[in-house]
Amino acid sequence: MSAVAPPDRPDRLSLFHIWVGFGLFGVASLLGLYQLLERNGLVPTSAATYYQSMTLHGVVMAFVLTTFFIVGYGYFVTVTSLGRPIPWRRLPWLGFATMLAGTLVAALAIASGTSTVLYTFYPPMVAHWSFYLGAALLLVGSLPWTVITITMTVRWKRENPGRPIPLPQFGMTACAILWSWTLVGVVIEVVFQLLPLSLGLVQTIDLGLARVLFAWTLHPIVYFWLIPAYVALYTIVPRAAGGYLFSDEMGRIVFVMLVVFSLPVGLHHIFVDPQQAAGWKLMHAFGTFLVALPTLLTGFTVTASLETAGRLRGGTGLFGWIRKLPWGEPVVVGGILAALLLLPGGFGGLINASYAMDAMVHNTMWVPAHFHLIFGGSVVLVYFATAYELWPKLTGRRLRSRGMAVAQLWLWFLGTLTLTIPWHVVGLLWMPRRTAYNPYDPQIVARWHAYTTPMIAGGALMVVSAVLFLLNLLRTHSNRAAEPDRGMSYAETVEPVVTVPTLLNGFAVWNWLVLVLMLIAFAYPIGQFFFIDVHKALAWGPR
Ligand code: HAS
Ligand code: CU
Repeated sequence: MSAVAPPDRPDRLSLFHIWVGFGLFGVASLLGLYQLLERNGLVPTSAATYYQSMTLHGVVMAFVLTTFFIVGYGYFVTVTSLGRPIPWRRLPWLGFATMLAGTLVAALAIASGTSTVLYTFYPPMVAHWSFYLGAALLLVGSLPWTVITITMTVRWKRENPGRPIPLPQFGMTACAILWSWTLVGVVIEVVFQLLPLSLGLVQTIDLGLARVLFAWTLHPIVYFWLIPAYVALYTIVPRAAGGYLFSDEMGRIVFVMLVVFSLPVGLHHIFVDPQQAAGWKLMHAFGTFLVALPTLLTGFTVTASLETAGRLRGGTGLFGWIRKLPWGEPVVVGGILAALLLLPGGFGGLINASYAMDAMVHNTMWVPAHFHLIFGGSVVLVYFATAYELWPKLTGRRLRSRGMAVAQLWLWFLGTLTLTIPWHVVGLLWMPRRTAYNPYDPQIVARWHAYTTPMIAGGALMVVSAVLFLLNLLRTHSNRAAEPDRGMSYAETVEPVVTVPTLLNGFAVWNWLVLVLMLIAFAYPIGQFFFIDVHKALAWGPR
């Protein structure tokens, strides 16, 4: 499928982006282990150091790793799946430089000790203004990617009337559109509330409004992280396994659903906040259940695609095909292990989303358990697997060690489970999240002790796995063995895709639908802050 030869491909661009993401991911992984040790009293430092470390860990994992990986991978997918180069040479580098500058500014602010506000930077904690500026630059720097991705899709469609947009690019376009909508909430919060407050231009802001605006972003952002992983599961894994994608249309429906269902949802992050009425929260709870649908469809489609591969390789019977899958192929192993982690991770998500049950787990270790499983475990596992697939194409060198890659993926899988199963349990035993130490009732604390060793072992396994991963990629650059096939190809479908319904070949209608749903979901919950006089303080400052 790929008609673009390496010189016209954004290989260097992708490598630069992804290396920044993975490089800082390495640092943040070590911080994660330190936090585990500190929290369990094994390397007692100060609470201030703990929170500073956790801010850096969260910001890097949630914003830096993801955004750099997605943008770098996104350019590669766009160019190789559409078969044409990026029409602008400098714009993507401008975006890269802006993102990098933002990352450095925010990291310095955190390192200086003035901006220990955790990755969600909820007020009333206030950071130094440079932290918000850095975060804003990081996000704004991703906009050239959004523009390039959407523009290239629009042009391609114009030049190829009636032809289906290749599925990998359809997914990336969904991701770019989702991202544009997602950013609006946090940008308004930063520009109109947090920056003026941190610069001393206003004395007060409305915390309730800030939290709702952040919730607007916090929910869909996790699907911004997820969609590129799904692009790999649909379009790379089945091919690498030696099979076919079970259904191209199912993939399109999933990407559309992720955009439409994940945006008008968010209040489930603030179920226990007092500012919203229960009816709105319940509505968002139902909306959240809808978001589970595309993931269920993905589990089904990816499993069915793998089954085609297993059967083509001679597997028979109900489960015989599983044994025949290429268990030595990193991207396949990564895809399967990630799908397995999605199951318990998603299950925990549905508990969180169940309005009443969230009261039991909110602000406990259950929540970090949920997202370390579904994001740190599942999504990042696909990022690793994808990197193993891309590195030979990007560098022209063979992957240094496929055996080590497979071992690394298993280690991450096992490490994630060993870390998050105890976290789920201690969450149910009321251990709070985001605290440096736990000076609570000794009887309650005593119930947590048994889980200390497994969680530290899990964290240590993940760090070893991260190191193996980085080493393998790094050493691939200097591998003497050249990669014979630098062309990128994507999975073909069981039935060749000749036409698809117009609704599944573009986003115009879906964008309008998102607008309507956003108005339904957020117009009143946000608008009320301006016309209900509850807190004796207006959103933009004192009266
Ligand atoms: Fe979540 C909190 C609800 C998915 C990330 N979530 C978080 C936070 C993060 C996060 C970072 O409703 C913390 C924010 C903070 O710091 O405060 N989440 C959900 C729900 C889903 C969900 C309903 N979350 C994600 C994904 C994330 C992510 C994806 C990152 C990538 N989450 C919540 C809620 C909260 C929350 C509440 C707030 C909690 C609180 O109190 O603060 C759903 O999308 C999940 C759907 C998934 C499924 C699983 C389907 C099963 C599959 C398995 C197939 C595998 C097979 C095996 C068949 C229903 C796909 C194949 C095997 C072979 C051998 C082939
Ligand atoms: Cu959410």
